[in-house]
Amino acid sequence: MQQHLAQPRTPARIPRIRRIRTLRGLFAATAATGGLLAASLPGTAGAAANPYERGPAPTVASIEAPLGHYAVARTTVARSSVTGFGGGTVYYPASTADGTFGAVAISPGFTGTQSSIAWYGPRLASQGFVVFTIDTVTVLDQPAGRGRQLLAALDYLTGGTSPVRNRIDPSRLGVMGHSMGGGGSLEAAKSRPSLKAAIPLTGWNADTTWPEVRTPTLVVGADGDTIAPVALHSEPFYTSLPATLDKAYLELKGAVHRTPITPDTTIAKYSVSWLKRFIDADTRYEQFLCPLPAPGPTIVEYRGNCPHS
Ligand code: 9J3
Ligand code: ZN
Repeated sequence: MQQHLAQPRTPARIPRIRRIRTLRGLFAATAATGGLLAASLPGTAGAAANPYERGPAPTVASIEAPLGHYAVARTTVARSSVTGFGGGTVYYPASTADGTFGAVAISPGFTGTQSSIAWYGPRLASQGFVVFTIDTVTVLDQPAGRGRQLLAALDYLTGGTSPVRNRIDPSRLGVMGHSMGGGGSLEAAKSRPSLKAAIPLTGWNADTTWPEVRTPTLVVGADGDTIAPVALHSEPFYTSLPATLDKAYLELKGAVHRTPITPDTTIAKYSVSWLKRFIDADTRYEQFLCPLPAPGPTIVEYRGNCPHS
């Protein structure tokens, strides 16, 4: 919506009088909102700017782009240097000019390593997040273990020996994961309700009920998944999350269990929007989540609650 207002368009088929009325309506609404806020917050001129917003105003092109606004640096965390998870790679905005960023830890699936989720590193970090793609203690670890390891990775990232701790706001953290790693992201959110966002990607978990979760959660499933069929995993995950929670269910079209391990524009654009909206409280991204995205070439179904609270 905003980018349409910002871009002057040829008004050939829009009557002049209607344009003026629309613009006047816009200014009137803005003035009324400002007045209301000023009245309810004595001593302030209006709404305070969101201190967590990072990067320019988003567009469809910017959330779909292979790389975002920030140049990305990376550093390796050796397995031998940590406990509770298997080390990994940290991807982060190279610049310190914009202050700290929220952080996201991402777990691979059963038998997988960080290489299977590596594409999320630069993709998400370039949008303004510190991203930790981890290896697990063993590649056979189950979802509960992967959940604990995601939390250990976040604790490492924000702790005293982290090479990036000064770049992170430790109060704004999230988790993602593929398959059993996605199941692990639900485990992590369940045990740490202070997490701001969770995104299980073709998640797998023997526990399919998540009423305990208080973290805004985007559940991503694949219509052709025969390893974690959506009817047995992603759909019950989504349905069992509290009705009052900010939650969404994105079912990818023409996709399979391993679709999330290679770059995918649909996964990226909604993951970026979800992380921005809930880790950064950046309402500029609400436009991509509400009203609910319609089914289309890459989306079978999108469910959720709108508007987000
Ligand atoms: O094919 C895969 O990457 C399997 C990952 C996984 O966690 O499967 C759960 C049954
Ligand atoms: Zn449960």
